[in-house]
Amino acid sequence: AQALAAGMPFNANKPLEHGMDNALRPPAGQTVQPLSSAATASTLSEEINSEKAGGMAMPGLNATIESLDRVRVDSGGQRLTTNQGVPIADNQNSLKAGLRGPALLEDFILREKITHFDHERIPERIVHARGSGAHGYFECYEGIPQFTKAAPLREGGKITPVFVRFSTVAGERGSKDTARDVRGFAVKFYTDEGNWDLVGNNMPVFFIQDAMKFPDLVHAVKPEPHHQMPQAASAHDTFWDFVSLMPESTHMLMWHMSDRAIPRSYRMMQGFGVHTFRLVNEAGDSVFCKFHWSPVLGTHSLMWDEAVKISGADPDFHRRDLWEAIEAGEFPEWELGLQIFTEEEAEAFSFDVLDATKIVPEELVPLTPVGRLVLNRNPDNFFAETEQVAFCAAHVVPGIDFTNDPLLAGRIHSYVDTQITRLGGPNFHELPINAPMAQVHNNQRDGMHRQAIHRGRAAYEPNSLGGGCPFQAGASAGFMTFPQRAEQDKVRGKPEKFADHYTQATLFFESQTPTEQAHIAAAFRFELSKCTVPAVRERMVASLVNASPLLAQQVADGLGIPVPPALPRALAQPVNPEVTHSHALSLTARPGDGSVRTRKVALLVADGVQGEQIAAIQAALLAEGAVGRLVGPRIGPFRTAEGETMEADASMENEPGFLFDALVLPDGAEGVELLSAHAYTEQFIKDQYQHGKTILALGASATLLAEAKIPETLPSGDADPGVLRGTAENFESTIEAFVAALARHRHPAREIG
Ligand code: HDE
Repeated sequence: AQALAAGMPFNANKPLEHGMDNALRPPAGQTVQPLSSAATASTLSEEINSEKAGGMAMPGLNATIESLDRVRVDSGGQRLTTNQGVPIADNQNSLKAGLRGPALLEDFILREKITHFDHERIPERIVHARGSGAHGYFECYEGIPQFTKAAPLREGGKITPVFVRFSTVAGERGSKDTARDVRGFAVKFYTDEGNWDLVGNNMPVFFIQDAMKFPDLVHAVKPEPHHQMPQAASAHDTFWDFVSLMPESTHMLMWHMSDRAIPRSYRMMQGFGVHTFRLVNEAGDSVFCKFHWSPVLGTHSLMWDEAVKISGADPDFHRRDLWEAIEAGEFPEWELGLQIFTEEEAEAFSFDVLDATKIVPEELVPLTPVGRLVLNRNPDNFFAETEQVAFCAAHVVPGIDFTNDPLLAGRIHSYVDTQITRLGGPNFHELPINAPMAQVHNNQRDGMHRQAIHRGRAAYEPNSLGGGCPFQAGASAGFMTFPQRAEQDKVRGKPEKFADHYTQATLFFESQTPTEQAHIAAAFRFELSKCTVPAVRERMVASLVNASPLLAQQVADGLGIPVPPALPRALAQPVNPEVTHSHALSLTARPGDGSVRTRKVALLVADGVQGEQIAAIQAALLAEGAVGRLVGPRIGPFRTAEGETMEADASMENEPGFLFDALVLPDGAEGVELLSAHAYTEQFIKDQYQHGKTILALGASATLLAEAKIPETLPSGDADPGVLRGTAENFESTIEAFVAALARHRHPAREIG
């Protein structure tokens, strides 16, 4: 009444509750750039640069700035209420009949709180349960209207907001990040013409060719049903039983056993649409297309021993890495490249482009760069955004269409269907993170948790009572399915070329470097050695004989069995492939921009180390965009040889060596002695060395290298480019050499004897 009397709105606090004081809103009088306005490329780069300088997401680039603001809740300065908005006087004590008496059923505040809590969890995704997301934008370089009318791709400079979720596939929501697994790379484009979801993976092929087999594949890889083990791992009998009976999986197994399955970072992996899609232009002409995301920082991986150790020390390794990079303003970036080819060209290929177990080699169809993806804002709330986001392979927009890939067909059905269980009904598209930026008008009504309040009486079409609205957009503006000819018998079967299960598995293996091949052999050996049924191991090796007798031999040796006869092939006549070696398939072809940005370096410290050198290296790393962290026997202050104080923010116990990309060992006799006496130092250094990382030993710390038995040279006898020794005299050039060695990611020559 007071508020009304004062002429204030009745609920004056409402805007505050929904984040209207959000610091990211533009200042009064300044409007937000409309999403549909196509800014020119030059103004965009300027704006994006200033966005980098501020380290803050900018309006117009993120769907979240405007559209999610209405649902953001900031409780700063607000009093506690029930869900009905009733102020709560006491949130610590339940209502009782007497201080020592029974709690009363009447206590609606207690009951509301507990009841809500009881229902806080929703079912996790059946696959890809564990993931991490971020907001960002896609910027089109030139526009390719000759190929597609899709809103994000048709005009140069166009900015489309996106939300991206990365994930592992097999593990449960709380499992580790560094499991050997495929990674999901799902991008939701909030386009002017509705949402387009490019729901891809970090590997360009898949295990199976037909959606019919997907539940079997997932049942086989998930923990075994009787004892629910192992978690987030394919190294068990049921998985290898299934895939060894399914030779079409061989190509994907090569990727899965390669270092691609243990990425260094979500920011350092490729993404692929996997299926062949169709692009359709304004005139209705169509071409085929494959989508590729290439990270600016390069494609880099962990080593298996490293991944295993990280999963214990930091199960959130990839989640933390993504979060911290974005918080630091080091926005992850990818280039979108398309392989574009005609249907006629595809007909002539030695493989079938409708078969998701096949790539189109880049030597056959090169990539056309079309734009860049930048992730520049972390979610405000994991559940509301990352957990509730619902990707769907069926979400396409005018200009993008499907092909007859039978795996894709199943996905078009599956994703909406699964959300109905996971998100509790058919209105999940209204959840703020899923709601399109484009307007939604149709006659779908009601259902659980409906948010929209539809006005008017006509909820059908055609109608006259609603003025005929909403009306059909028509062929010029609405989504038109590409009119592909379809006059065939109904059959259950597959085309001839699908029967070639091994040619591209061979191509992949033979395109790897010797180190990469050795890692693949080691991964097969490890996984198969975890199978308890000898026949499963043997059958898998028998299948590998068809892909690579050399690999089969190495794996058989590792398992202590003779190489079995090759599995019978489905295809009698071997295929004559266009490409027999593809450098693009090796990680060595993807170093990225050659920078050391965001790399983490451990600088070991203890009382009495030469502090000035450490500070100089830390500053030099920072200037290159890398992070040098002081790691001590414990956290806290240390006295340097110069009498200054340095603060270690990590210890060898809480941040073990394998969590860092490189290591600097300090000079200073007293400090080196203390480190030498510490129980963790030797293992810290050994892990760094064994995982192929760059190590710089300054002055006196050469003894620490010797104590950790770090070899003086490579197995080949050459000097190790990743083990550097620095003195006061060559200090400057040593730092330069250190940064250059770090930029190489790893030094695999250590592994080859
Ligand atoms: Fe998925 N997949 N999938 N998948 N998939 C799901 O949808 C499915 C496939 C992929 O971050 C589910 O919302 C079928 C290929 C990603 O939320 C489900 C088939 C590729 C994500 C589903 C496939 C993917 C999913 C589970 C074979 C790469 C996570 C939860 C016909 C191109 C998206 C959900 C996110 C998630 C079904 C095969 C990628 C059950 C039936 C091939 C990145 O609908």
